[in-house]
Amino acid sequence: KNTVLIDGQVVEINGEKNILELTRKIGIEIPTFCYHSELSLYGACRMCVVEVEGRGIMASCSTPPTPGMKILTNSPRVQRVRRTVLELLLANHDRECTTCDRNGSCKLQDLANRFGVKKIRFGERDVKLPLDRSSRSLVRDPNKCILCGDCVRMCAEVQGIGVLDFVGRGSKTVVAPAFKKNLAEVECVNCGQCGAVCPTGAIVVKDETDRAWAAINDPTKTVVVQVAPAVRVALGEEFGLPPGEIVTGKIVAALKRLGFDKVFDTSIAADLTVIEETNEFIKRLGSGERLPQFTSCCPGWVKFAEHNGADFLKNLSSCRSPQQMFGSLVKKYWAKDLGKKPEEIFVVSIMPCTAKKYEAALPHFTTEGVADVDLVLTTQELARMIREAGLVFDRLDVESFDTPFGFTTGAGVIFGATGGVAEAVLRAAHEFVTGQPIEQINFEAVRGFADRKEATVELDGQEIKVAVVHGLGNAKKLLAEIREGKADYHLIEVMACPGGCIGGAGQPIASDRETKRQRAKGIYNADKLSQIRKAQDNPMVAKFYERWLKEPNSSAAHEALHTTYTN
Ligand code: HC0
Ligand code: SF4
Repeated sequence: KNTVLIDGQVVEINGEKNILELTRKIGIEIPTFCYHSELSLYGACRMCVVEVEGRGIMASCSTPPTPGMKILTNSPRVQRVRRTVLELLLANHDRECTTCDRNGSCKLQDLANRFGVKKIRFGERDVKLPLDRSSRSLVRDPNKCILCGDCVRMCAEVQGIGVLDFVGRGSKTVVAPAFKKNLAEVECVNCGQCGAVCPTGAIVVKDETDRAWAAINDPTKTVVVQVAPAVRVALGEEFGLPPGEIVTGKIVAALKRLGFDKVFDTSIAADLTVIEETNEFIKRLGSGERLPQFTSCCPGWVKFAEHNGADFLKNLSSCRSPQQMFGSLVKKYWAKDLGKKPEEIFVVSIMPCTAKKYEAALPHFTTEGVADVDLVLTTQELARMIREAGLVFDRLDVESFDTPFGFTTGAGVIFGATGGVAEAVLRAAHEFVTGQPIEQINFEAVRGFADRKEATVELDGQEIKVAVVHGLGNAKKLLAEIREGKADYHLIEVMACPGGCIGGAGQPIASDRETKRQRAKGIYNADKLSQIRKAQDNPMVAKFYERWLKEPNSSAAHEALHTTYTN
C-alpha cells in the first residue's frame, strides 16, 4: 500500500515530493531554514531532520517518502541533532537580538525559543564582519547569516539576476555579491526579495523611520504622505489582523495621529498613470512603433531593463510610476496652491516595496532641484512607527484621505496585485478608442499567480495581445522569447516581485503563497467596493487635467509625469 508510518500514524502518500510535505499535511511543523516551496531544494541547514527506521537521521526536505517507511519526527535522536544544529548556528551568529530589525520575526530566534535552547555549548565567533549599507534599500549584515542560501536561490532562480553567492571556503564562507563587492556595486535591482526569504536579519530593509520623525518634528515643513495600494491589505498583519483585510481607514487615522499634515492615496496617481499610459499605448498602436509597450511603474523592473534589456528600453512606457507622478504634482503644482516652495513640503511614501527607496532618490525625479519624493518608508517601517507611538492599531477609528489627492477608483487600487495595471489599462483603452465605455470591466484572465498570464482583447476591430509577468525570472524568459520572435504581444505588464506589489519585500514578513493570495483577494475586494472602478471616471484626476496638465500626453503632462531611460 502507498502509505508510511509517521510517529505511529498511518499516512497516505499522495504525490508529496518529500517527507516534509507529508508531515505538514498531518499538522506536524518540522522546523526548516532553507526549505521554501518556491525555491529549489538545497538541504543544507539540517534543521528538518527526521529519523527513518533502518536508515537513520535524514533531511526531510530532500528525502522522498517511500511506501512502508517508518518515520519519527521527534525522537530523542532527532531532538539531539536539532538542538546541536541550532547551537552551532547560534554560536556562529551575532546575538544582539534586541537591536535587530528582525527581532520578533526571526526564524532562528523563534526556533531557539521553541526548542528551549538555554545555553550554547560553543563559543561565540569573535571577528565582526563589516556591514554593507551601500544599497539605497537594504542593509546586509553577514554576521547574522546562517548560510542557508535562500537569498542566493531567490535572486538567481526566481529573479533571474544572480548577484549573490557563497564566497570563500570552510569556516570563512559568507554569502555576498561576487568578489565581495557591495550590493550597490553589482546589478542588484533593489527588489529586496533576498531579504524577504532570509530567515534571520542578514538582509533587512534599510530603516529610515528616523528621517520621518525628524520631518514631522520640523516646524518649517509641511509633511504629506501617500499610501500605496498594496499597503492597505497587509499592514493589519503586523497587528494580528488576517492578511487581505482592508485597513485603509485605520492607516489614514494612524498617519494623522503620527503627525502627518496631509494623508493622500497613491492610487489617484495610479489613475493618472492609466490615462497617460493608455493614451501612449493607443498612439503606438496607431503608428505600429515601439511595440510591445511595457509598463514602467515598477522600479525593480525598470532597473532590470536598464541592465539587461537595452534593446527594449524604447518599448518601456515613458510614464513615471504613480509614486513619482504624485511627488511631481505635489511639488510642482500643489505647493503653489499652498503658497509654498518645493523644499517646504516633505513628501513621504508608504510603500510595500524596497526598490521605491531607490527610485525616489534618482537624480532626475526632482522639481527645482528638490526631490519630488523625500522619503520612502515600507509597510514594515510604518508598523514600527505605529508601535513606537503606542497606537493600538486595532482600536483606531477609521478616517478618510484628504483632498485633492484622496479620491480613488478601483482601477488605481488593483495596481497592487499582479495583472492590475494591465486590467486598469484595458478598462480604459476601449473607451478611449471608441468613445464607448466597455460593459465587462473584469479581466479575469490577467488575475492570479500563474507565471505568465495572457489575454486577447478586441479593440475597435484590432486584436490586442496582452501578457502579464511577475518575478523578474519570468520577465527574463519573456524577453528572450520576444528576441527570438516567438512572442508577439502588444502590451506587457511586468512587476519584479512574485505576486506584484502585494508581495513586495517591504511588506510584513511572510513569503508563503497563501498570504499573498489573501492580500490579492483584499485588493480585488477593494475594487469591487469602489463606486467608481475606471481611472478615466475619477473626477479629481479630471480636475488635475483642467487646472494643471491640460490634456493626456500634453507637454505639461510630459514635463511632470514622464521620464526617459538609460543603460
Ligand atoms: Fe505598487 Fe505602484 S502599484 S508600484 O505595486 O504602478 O510599491 O502597492 O505604489 O508607484 O500605484 C508599489 C503598490 C505602488 C507605484 C502604484 C504602480
Ligand atoms: Fe538579488 Fe533582489 Fe536581493 Fe538585489 S535585492 S540581491 S536583485 S534578490
